[in-house]
Order: sequence, then C-alpha cells, then structure tokens
Amino acid sequence: MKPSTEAGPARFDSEYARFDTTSDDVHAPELYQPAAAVAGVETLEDIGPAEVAHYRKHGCLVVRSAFSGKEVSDAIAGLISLIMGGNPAFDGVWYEAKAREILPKLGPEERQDAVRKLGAFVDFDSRLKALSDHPRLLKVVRTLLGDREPAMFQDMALIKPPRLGREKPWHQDKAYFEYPLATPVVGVWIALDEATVENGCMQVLPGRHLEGPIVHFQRRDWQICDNVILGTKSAAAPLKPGGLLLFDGMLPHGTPHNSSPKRRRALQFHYAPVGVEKNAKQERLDNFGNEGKNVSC
Ligand SMILES: O=C(O)CCC(=O)C(=O)O
Repeated sequence: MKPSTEAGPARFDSEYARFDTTSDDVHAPELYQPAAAVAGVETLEDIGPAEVAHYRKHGCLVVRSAFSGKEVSDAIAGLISLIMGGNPAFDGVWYEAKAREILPKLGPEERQDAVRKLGAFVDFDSRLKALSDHPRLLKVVRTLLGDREPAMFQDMALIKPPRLGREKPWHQDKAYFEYPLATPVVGVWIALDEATVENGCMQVLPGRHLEGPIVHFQRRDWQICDNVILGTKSAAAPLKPGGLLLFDGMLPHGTPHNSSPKRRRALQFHYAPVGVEKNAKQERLDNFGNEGKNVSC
C-alpha cells in the first residue's frame, strides 16, 4: 500500500488503490421483492416509548427527516473531497474491481462512480463527523442501546453507482462484528441520495432479529444462504436524502443491485455501548459460521 501521507495522482494509480473483491455475480430478482415498507416517524424527536417498543419488536424504525438539506450536502461534499484525495492522510476508499484498469484515466465525476465504499472516515472530515456525532442522533441511539452511552465502532459510506452498483447480500451485521451476542448494537443507515427499491434501498426482515443467529456462508459475500431468503416477505426502507433507518445488529437485511439510472449514496454508522470490548471471534464463528454444522447452501 502506498504510504498514506501521499496524495495526488498516485492515489488513483491502480497499483496502489484498494479494490473490492466480493463477487459480481448477479442475484436472483426474487431475493428483493418487498411486500411492505418499514414503519417510521418524521423526526428524531418523534421517537418516544411507543417507537422504542416498535424498534424492540421489529428491529427497525425509519426516521423520514433526520438531517437537513445542508447537513446532507455537506456530508456529500465531505465524501467527494475524501474520494478526490482532499485529505492526504485518508486511504479508506475501495473501488469496484472493474475499475482497476481505467481508474487513472477517470475524471472526478467518473471516479465517484467507480467507488464501492469508504471506511473509517469520520476522523478525516468534520462534515462527516458532524453526522456520526450528531447530538440528536446520539440521544436516540443511547435510548435504543438501553440507556447506555454510545460508542461508534464502524463508519462506512456505501455507494451504488447508476446501473452498476452491486448487491450487498442478505446478512446479519453481528455476523461481521466480534462482540458477544448479548451486546446491543444499533445500526444507522443514512440516505444521502433518494434511496428507492430500484436503486438499492435497504430491505429487512422485520422481527427476525429476535430469532437468533442465522448461519452465514461465503458465497457472493459473507451472507445468509439465498434459499433461506427466497419466499420470505421483506420490508423496504425507501428514504429521501437526510432520512435514516435505525436497525438492530441482529436484523437480517440486504440491498439489491442498482438497476436504475440514479446514484445511491449512503452512510452507515454502528454503535455499541461504551466500554464493551470486541473480543468474541470464536463466539462469532460458532454462532454464525457454517463449519461443523452439517449444513449446506
Ligand atoms: O448500503 C448497502 O448497500 C448495504 C449496507 C449493509 O448492509 C452493510 O454494509 O452491512
């Protein structure tokens, strides 16, 4: 990897850039056919005891207008700046594998549409940190964590370029996190562009967070087997820019391929209570892995 203090054109040199290597196999369309929409409220301040009870029961809740237009456009400007090398210390951009050959030749707009995701960026751009540290958001997350102080442990930006943006197969986030199963984890997925079923908004299986770990397999990604999902009824979380989805770390969810001409950019933050240590790798594999379980996919 190129030393992270270097900026400029070398950052876009295919030799040094990072590329996402998950499979680009296309999913069956039947995996993403929502039968309902995730229920929600208008603002973060509308979340009271009834909404918290709803979240506990269904594992998800939409907030339709969590952030202002200015907060969203600032966050987009922050992301674009990081993609363009605006902070020389940041090297957390992952490009689509297909961009490997053409990356050095792409202009600014085109480069944005070659990105799959960014990770661990909030400390490199104050406009993005303003959202992950947003006091109104943290107040809600604290409540959902059972009145425990939130610590953000993962920040990602997930980008689905028009027509090209790939699926994130169905999974439970705790299958990726090395926290003990009993540790509460709250995910926050924030739409920066309008997110629709066509461009790959979040889809979830409401209530299934209460059913425990589902076995994951390495297929198109580390994921729940398609056969487990086929025939189940999902709920979609279409959002306007600045809207967000709160979801439990055990809730099965996924996003389809972007089949539309519209970009879909989103931020995703994960919070656990302050002071809980990530040290449960074996527990994670025992809970979510397929090895030794005599199961196939
Ligand atoms: O935004 C997406 O496409 C999916 C995000 C997601 O589910 C994840 O990264 O865990």
